[in-house]
Amino acid sequence: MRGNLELRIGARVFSGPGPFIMGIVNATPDSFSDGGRYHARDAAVAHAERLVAEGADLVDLGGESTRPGATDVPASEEIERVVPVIAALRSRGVRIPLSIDTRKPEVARAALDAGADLVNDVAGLADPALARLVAERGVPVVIMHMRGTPADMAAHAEYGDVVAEVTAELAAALARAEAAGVRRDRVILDPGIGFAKNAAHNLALLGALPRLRALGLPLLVGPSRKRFIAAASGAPVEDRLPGTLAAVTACVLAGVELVRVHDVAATRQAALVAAAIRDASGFARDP
Ligand code: HH2
Repeated sequence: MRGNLELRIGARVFSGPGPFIMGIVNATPDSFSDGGRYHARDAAVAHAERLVAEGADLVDLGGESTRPGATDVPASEEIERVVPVIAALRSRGVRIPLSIDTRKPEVARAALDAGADLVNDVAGLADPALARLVAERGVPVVIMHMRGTPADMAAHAEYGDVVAEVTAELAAALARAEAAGVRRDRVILDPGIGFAKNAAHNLALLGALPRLRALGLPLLVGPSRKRFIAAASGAPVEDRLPGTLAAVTACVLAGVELVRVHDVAATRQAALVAAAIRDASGFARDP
């Protein structure tokens, strides 16, 4: 049996195995792959609208780069980057579910107040204040696996069995969130490709996604343009779409419900074909 999503996110009910596509908008001057091109509010708004036109099911907006070694951005600066984009999209009538990619409760609160629908936390709700906010608002949340912080996570990339350890650490993060009042049926889990993991760890996780199904919750995976693609193929960051599509195909065949990507149109085609193969062959199986 493959996994299924049954979750209202903003104005839309997501139902079934997907795949659903989360398009990435980075309102940052230093994101590793799109280098600040969408820093200005209008460019970020236009980019989000382009992703919607390309078939994104939801848009993930971030005001802080989380690339390896990235430095912290003050909450006020992050809020200034993201809130005007959310407000502008809503005032322009864009109704697509919007996700706020942040580790900070102040940023999440301001974004939700401006019209965001989901909190995407790469720190897995480690901050109790963010967990409480998500619980209070009753909003859906992505709990992603990471160790340490983006500034020091590379030093934590040591595992015996990466799949077993990531699964156990996600289960612990989920238990912590539930203890703070977060409803389990609002949670999406993410193994955190590229976060406190080397290329071999990322590839092992992508090859063992059905094992993460043991947690019994929908999965989101973000392989887009990441460094493991270079490790396997040598491709530079500006040429990693084919590798991204290969990883997306692996995700869809394993029954992953959501993929987080930069290139929505190409991903949509690859994901739909992979899903058609999956559904025709019954390929996706729980372990
Ligand atoms: N990856 C990045 C950021 N946020 N959120 C989730 N849930 N899963 C991910 O894999 C994930 C994420 C990093 O990618 P990107 O947004 O392209 O880069 P940057 O953080 O430099 O803006």
